[in-house]
Amino acid sequence: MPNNIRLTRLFPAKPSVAISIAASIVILSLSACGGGSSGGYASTPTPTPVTPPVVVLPAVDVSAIAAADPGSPLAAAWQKGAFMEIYVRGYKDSDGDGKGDLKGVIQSLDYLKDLGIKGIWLMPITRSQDKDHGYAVSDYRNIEADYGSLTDFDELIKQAHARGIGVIIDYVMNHSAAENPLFVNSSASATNTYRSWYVWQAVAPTGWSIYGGNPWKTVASGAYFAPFWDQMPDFNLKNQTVIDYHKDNLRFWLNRGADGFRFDAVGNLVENGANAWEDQPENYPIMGQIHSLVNSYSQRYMVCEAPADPAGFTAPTACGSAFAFNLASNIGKAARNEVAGISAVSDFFKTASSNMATMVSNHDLFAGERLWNQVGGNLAQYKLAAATYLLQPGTPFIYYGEEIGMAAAANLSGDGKIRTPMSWTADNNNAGFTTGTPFRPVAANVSTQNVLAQLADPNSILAFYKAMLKLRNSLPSIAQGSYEAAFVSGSVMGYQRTFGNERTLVLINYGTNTANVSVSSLPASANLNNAFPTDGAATSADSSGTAQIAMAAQSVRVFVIK
Ligand SMILES: [Ca+2]
Ligand SMILES: [Ca+2]
Repeated sequence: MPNNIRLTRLFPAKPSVAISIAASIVILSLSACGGGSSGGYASTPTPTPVTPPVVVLPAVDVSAIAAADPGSPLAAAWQKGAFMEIYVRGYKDSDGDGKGDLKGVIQSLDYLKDLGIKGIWLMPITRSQDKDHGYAVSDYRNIEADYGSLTDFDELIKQAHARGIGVIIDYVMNHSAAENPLFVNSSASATNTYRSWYVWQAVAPTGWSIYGGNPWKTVASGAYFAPFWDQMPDFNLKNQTVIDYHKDNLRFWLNRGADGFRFDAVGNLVENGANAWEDQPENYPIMGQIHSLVNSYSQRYMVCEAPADPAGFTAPTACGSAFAFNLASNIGKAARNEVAGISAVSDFFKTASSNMATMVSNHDLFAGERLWNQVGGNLAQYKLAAATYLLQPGTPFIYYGEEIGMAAAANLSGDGKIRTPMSWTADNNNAGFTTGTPFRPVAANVSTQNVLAQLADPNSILAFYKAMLKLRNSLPSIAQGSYEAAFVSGSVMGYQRTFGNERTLVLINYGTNTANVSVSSLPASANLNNAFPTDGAATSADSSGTAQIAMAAQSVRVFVIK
């Protein structure tokens, strides 16, 4: 994908004032400030003794953490239910400071449960330098101060589990914040104990360009590698000690009951040269080590961000699950009745692993605009897009606000416009997100697309999402089943799902005209019972296993076959 697009994912929220690395190092000058000449009467001043400055480096916590699995109360295959991706800063503010927090997420759990959500992905909640997206981690073992405390986290896990919901947290292995004590130490001198924890050269090498910029940043002690932002230096993941440190951090969260992780930028872990810095072979077994660790705990789930090779990182010897970036844009195209999109969506799970994670958009613009903007606010197309991925194999991830049709902010650019406060009410100022002033303007369509309004409307986008998730949660074939007999006929896509003795048929008509489709490969003389909508005409297959089915324009039908 174009570098200038990928560039946007981590940059826009950086602080407006760059913090120099040198400034992060605490320097206490012990030079004498008294004595010496005073009053101007001494004809021969005594030279002031000069003591060299003493550099006091911050303490680092790299203590080992042993596994202590508290167990999991979640249902088997819970990770085949739908997840909600939540940007905590933008979700719900519990204390009126204008920033979302963990207590706000706890207050929203009943809403999420009622919607049918089985998992939550929290974007980074660890303490960060950026004070926005959270991907510049300054402390891997503590909660971002704006978001609350470890006690709040423990309560969130407890309350989510009580509602049958798992919680996975974002984890960033590739880089830390520059103000992370590890990097402050590493950058202090070429001989520092932690020098080998980051990627250093005495002099910046030439010939590198990543995402349109030079990834090497020069400071007093040398040049360090930081392709995403000069305040996010890359760890040296050729150093097993660093991988082991991350494993200790992961155990820290797993021991507290976290249900797993979403791993950031796993295609960027190891670099081998100016033209060999993405998806290097070392990255896969590194994630395989991590996968083994996560799997050693009960009922945990992990998923990776690897836009350049989602299928490769889905291998069990790597992450086991990765986001299907290569599917996302085709879902929107199918919803808009574009033939190429429909066939791409139909074909995808013929070969792709059912362990892949699916979505129509996320917090990064490079993955796509908010769905509302992708379909220009067309409600019928919106619902078709939702049905397309919520009824398919994989683990679907809904981006917060998608279930109510939240649009981007009107007057923002970059990733900020898709990371706005959640629209809970029609209030143009605060969206019901905070009693104070929100940290960022609200979505452009808050007056109509908000939770309060949609809960009262049986035809709302929210009601449709709830219906789709009810199918996924009540029919194991939809959540976990095979993907069979996929076909495209004109603008209609169909496929069957089986799990155990349960067989379902899913039909989606993306076209704006009624279509009569002939569906084959059904059991002979089978009855097709309406699961969605429930008031459709009764249908059955003939002795050759073929059924004639009428599909209204832009409609979804799901049948249980008996
Ligand atoms: Ca708050
Ligand atoms: Ca790296």
